[in-house]
Amino acid sequence: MKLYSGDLSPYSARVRMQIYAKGITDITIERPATFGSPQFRKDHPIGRIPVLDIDGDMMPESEVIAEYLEEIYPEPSMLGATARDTAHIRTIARIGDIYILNNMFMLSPQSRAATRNPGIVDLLASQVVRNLKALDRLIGQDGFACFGRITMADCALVPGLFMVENILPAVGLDNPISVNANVAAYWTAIQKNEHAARILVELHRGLEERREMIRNGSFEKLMAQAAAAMAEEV
Ligand SMILES: N[C@@H](CCC(=O)N[C@@H](CS)C(=O)NCC(=O)O)C(=O)O
Repeated sequence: MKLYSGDLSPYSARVRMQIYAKGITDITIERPATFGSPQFRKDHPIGRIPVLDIDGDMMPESEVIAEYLEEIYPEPSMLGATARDTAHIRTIARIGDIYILNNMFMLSPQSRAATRNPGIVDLLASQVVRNLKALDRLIGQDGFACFGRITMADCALVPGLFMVENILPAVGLDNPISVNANVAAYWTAIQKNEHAARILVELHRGLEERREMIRNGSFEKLMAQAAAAMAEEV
C-alpha cells in the first residue's frame, strides 16, 4: 500500500502519526507527482490528500483511512479498551478534525492574502477559540488526549494544534492555546512523544518550504496555474 501525503498536509500528518505509532512498515509514504493538477482531480474525485492506494484502489479522507488502518492492523490498538472508551477517543479526534483542523485549514489562505478578509478571519478564528475551550474540559491531564496512552485522538489533535500555533499568529491573532491550561499542558507534553515529534518535524519542514515558495513567488504562480486549470474544468 501507498499513502499519498505531503509534509505540510495536516490531514496526511494525522495518518502518518498513526502509521508511525503502530509501527507499520509496509506502507510507502510519498507525495503524488500530480498533486494539485487537473490529472490528480481526474484520478481522485475529492482531489485532496491523504489518499491510501491499496493496489490501485484509492481511499480518500484521513479519518476513513485511519479507521481502515485500525481494522487491518489492530495491534497496537489506538482505540479504547471498551466501546465507550473508543467513543470518547473518537469524540476527541472529531474535535481535532472538524472543530479545529477544518477551521484552521480554511483560515490558512488568509495568512498569505495580500489583503485579509476580517469577516473570514473572525468567523473561523472565533470558532477555534470556542472549540479549544471545549477541548480543555475533555482532554486528558496525563500527557495524552485520553487514557494515558497514544490513541487516534492524539493523531488528530497534534496536527490541529500545530495549525493553531502557526496560523493564528500569521493572521495577526494571539495563539489561544496558552489560555486553556489543560490544552497547554497537553501540548507541551505530547510534543515529547516520539511519534508526535516526528510529524511535527515534517510539518515544520513543509511550512518552511511553503514560506520559501511564498517569498520567491513560486507559490503564487502555482496557485494561479491551479485556479486557471480549475476554471477550465468547470
Ligand atoms: N477531509 C479531508 C481533507 C483533506 C484536505 O483538505 N487535504 C488538503 C491538504 S491538507 C488538500 O489536499 N488540499 C488540496 C486542495 O484543496 O485542492 C481529509 O480528512 O482527508
